[in-house]
Amino acid sequence: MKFSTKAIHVGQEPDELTGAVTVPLYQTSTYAQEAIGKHKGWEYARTQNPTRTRWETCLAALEEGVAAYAFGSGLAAIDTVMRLLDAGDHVIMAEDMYGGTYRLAMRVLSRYGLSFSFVDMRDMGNIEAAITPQTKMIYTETPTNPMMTLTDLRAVADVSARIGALMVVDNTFASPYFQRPLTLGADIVLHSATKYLGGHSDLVHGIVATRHEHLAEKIQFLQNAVGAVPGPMECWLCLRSVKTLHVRMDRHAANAQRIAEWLEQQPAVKKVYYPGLASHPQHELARQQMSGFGGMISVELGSLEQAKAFTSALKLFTLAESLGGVESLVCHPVSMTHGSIPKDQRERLGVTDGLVRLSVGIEDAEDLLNDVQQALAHVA
Ligand code: P1T
Repeated sequence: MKFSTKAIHVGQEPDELTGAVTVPLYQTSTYAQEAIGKHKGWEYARTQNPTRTRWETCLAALEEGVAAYAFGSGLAAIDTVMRLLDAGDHVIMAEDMYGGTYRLAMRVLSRYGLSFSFVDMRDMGNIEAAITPQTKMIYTETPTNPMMTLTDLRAVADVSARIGALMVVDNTFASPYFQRPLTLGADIVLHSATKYLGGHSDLVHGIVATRHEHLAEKIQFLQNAVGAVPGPMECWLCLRSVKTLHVRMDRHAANAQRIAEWLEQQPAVKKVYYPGLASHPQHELARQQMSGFGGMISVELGSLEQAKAFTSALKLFTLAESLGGVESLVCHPVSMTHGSIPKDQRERLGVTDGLVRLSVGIEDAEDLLNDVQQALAHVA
């Protein structure tokens, strides 16, 4: 089965009881048992929920894994994956990534005996140099939030296999439609499903998939034992949304490509970061490991004043955190999503006061382009 067929059919067979074509929403916390020790396989809704199971089954198929597990948010998913590790273990992480992931590592998990090295994963030498005998996980985002840099997934998978570490990939920006890390050697892939998987800016959700049965068992244990599970409504909404993921992603990417190409020609724009541009230093790698370049663009405007002028002049792009919805958003990473990354580290990465991030929606491309054009006229 091809991607779009899986998105619409896997886990979504008509309901056995009624024939309902849409997966029913099982809004229940518990299930009646016939007698002590005798039940239908459903006991308590933290442990199992049929709507959630159907969504997990679908997402596992889309990521080409053996199983998937859903969580209350992207960060809850990341936190649960980190609990596969033991105190004393070391993690090599991409230095450019969502600020909340950095905060979870440095302000929470490091208090429980995990240690972290943050490296520029564009250079494999940096990963090699960070390896210690305690390294048990290599964790990356690709493309990264917000600098749109790529990790060579096959190359990192080779290193993690060699040293016996888990390779974890946050696939939020690409979505499984454009990139499937498990097929390139990653052990675990995860998402903030709040973004493209949910796709309509109306839910907060996370999901983890793996290609190994032994890891699936451990993640399932943690899902229940830690309990950071989503409500059934979010699972139901994700199932509904994922049916159109392929259509939305194609449009996000086509719109973003047009806007990125136009922005690159403008003298008021210092730099455009988008993997679909031939000028992106990792464009070739993007072509190899992704089947499309996504809807996220970062733009360097030179100063906070220019960023303010641009974002307040935009009319269709709403100034807001988050991304991946059908409507276009603009974000100022320094003050919004990446405030928890220390200033010197942020600036070294290019996350400057003048950087703005566009989540290009699926509105009409001309309308979006006109909006960006009139807003840029306010930038000196
Ligand atoms: O917000 P939550 O669903 O908990 O997901 C966290 C998260 C994880 N990974 C990536 C790549 C993310 O971008 C996020 C959340 N990011 C934003 C809210 C943002 O605007 O960048």
